[in-house]
This record gives sequence, C-alpha cells and structure tokens, in this order.
Amino acid sequence: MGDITVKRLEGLRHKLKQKGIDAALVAKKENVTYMSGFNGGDSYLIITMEEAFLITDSRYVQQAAVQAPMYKVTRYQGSVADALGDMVKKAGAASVGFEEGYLTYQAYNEFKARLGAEKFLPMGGAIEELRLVKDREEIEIIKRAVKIADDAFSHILGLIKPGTAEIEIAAELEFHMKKNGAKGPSFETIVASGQRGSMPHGVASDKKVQMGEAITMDYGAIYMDYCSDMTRTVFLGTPDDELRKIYEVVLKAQSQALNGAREGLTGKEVDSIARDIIKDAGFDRFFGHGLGHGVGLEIHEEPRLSVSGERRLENGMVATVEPGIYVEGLGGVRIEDMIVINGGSPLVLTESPKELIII
Ligand SMILES: [Mn+2]
Repeated sequence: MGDITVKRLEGLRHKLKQKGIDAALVAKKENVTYMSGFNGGDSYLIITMEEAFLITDSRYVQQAAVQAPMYKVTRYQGSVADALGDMVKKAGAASVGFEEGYLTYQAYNEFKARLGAEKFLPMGGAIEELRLVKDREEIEIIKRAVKIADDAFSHILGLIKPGTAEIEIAAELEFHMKKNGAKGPSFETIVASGQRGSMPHGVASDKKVQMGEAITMDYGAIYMDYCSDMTRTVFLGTPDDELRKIYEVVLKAQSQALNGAREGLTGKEVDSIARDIIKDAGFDRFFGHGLGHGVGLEIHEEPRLSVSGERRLENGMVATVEPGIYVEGLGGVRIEDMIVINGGSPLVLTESPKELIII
C-alpha cells in the first residue's frame, strides 16, 4: 500500500504544481481513501509538497495510524477548521486547493475564513482525474466485487418463484453478497417486475412476481471500498412476444457497444453504438438514460458513456455498459456488464449469462 500511496501523492502534487496550488485540503471520503488508504469517516487530509497529514477525531485515530502509514495522523478536538488551519500555517502554504464539487457552501465559507491561506482555490477534480485509470491492484479488487455480484445472481435464480416479493429477492441478493465478503450493496438494490420494469430505477417493492413477467435486477457489491454494478432481466415463465423482441434488441445493443468500447473513443461514441441499434429497431424513445458510467470507489464516476460523454477512453478505465428499453404499461429490459478498457477490445468483468433466461 505504501508504494501506491507514494505514487498517488506524487500524482496529486504534480497536478497541484500545474495549477499553482501549494497544498490540498481533501474532505470527500472516496478521495481520502484513495489518497491515504484510510476508509473511516469524518476525516480530512492536508497534502503539501513536502508532507501529508490526516486529521481525525478520537474514534478513528487508531485505525488511521494502521491504514495510512504515509500520513502524520493528528487528532483534533473542537473545531476541525482551526486544526486544519494550524497545519496550513505550519506548512507555510499560501494557497490551498479544495474539492469544489463536494464542499457544501457552509463548509466552504468556514474553511475559507479559518484556514488562514491567502488563496482558497478549486482543485478542478484533480483527485478524480487520478482515479480515472485504475491500477492493477484496484482492478483485482473490482474483479472480486464483480464476482460477488455474479455469484449472487446464480444463487437468486434458484429462489425466484411465483409469489416471491421483490423485496425478498433484493434481501436474498444482499445477504448472499454479504456472506461472501461484501461490505454491503453498492446502491439500493433494484428489483422491478412486470409493469414496474418500465421504471429504470424501480427499487424493490412488496409486489410479488407472477408468471409471464420480466424481472429486472440491478445491484452490486462493495468490496474493499470498491463497487460493482450489474443488471440482468430474467423471465418467470414464457415472455410475451413484444418483451422477447425487446430483449433481443437490448442484448444486441449491449453486446455490440461492449465489444466496441475501445481506447481512444469518446464516451459519446460508444453510447451511439447502442443507441443506433435501438433506434433502428424503433425503440429509441424508450431508452432515455446514458449507456454507462465509470465505477470505482464511487458507484457513479467518470467516464460517462452517454450522449454528453466527451472524455476519451483510456486503458485501465472501468465502466458499465447498460442499455435498456422501458415501455410504460408493458415492462422493461436492461442488461449491464462491467468492463475494463483494454486497447481494441475490453476486458469483460461480469460473467453471468446474458442469453434470455426463463425460470
Ligand atoms: Mn449502473
């Protein structure tokens, strides 16, 4: 962990220098974890060109000392802004960078007034930029998070029967993932059956699944602070012809966009592979969301694979590919895998079957 932290500190310092910033104040939890290794809550980092401090309270001092050996761990009591101000003063930093997409207006005002820096400047997502391309260790952890979700899928197929409530399906998925090492679900588990399937983010309800319905399950695990995300739509009994057709269109769009996700394309270009197929089949107005998103310490992060995704894909970026078609009154279908950008053809992490499954 030490070597990785050193590399990340070097990366951030390089970006700060380019922006003319002397020190960074890091408050966003995922950024604190990425930069230090510490995964507790309510803690802050001050990273100068020479030093790295982790400021926490009595609940986390012991954990921080173990998890963040490259940092000087300092316990604060009372005002955290004053404690951070002492660090900034000691380090002689005239300008301090902050996470403009994260700090609340209230925190911004308080830190600006009390850090004592001449300048308090936005860092422009410097740490999120470092997080975009995953290193080998991160990819190994993400693979494990994906595997935990894959295993829960094969488990759930044996449990779904007419009369099973969506919330029971969600609970079983989450229980299975936790038994296999997940810290928890990476977001609120979606189980949307029958007509509820037309809600792309229909979280599990007390509705019971019935014969003839499609069941969309979208869920993931957190493993060692990294997220996974997958979706499968399965059928309980024989699907009607329209839903079967929709399934085939979504599967074609998903497979082709996934295979087409290569280094150098923009997120928008990959999105259009799927969107064009869905459009040609006449369902474009039923696919309202983006094709996919980056996944890492956060469940939704850059790069965005969507009509507004201007960022070019680089090797080592991790993303989802998840087109869907949702028809009100009929239901919906979505298929989602996770991939790692890898030159001309991606590494596909999700291994659950995608052919139409009838339970
Ligand atoms: Mn997703």
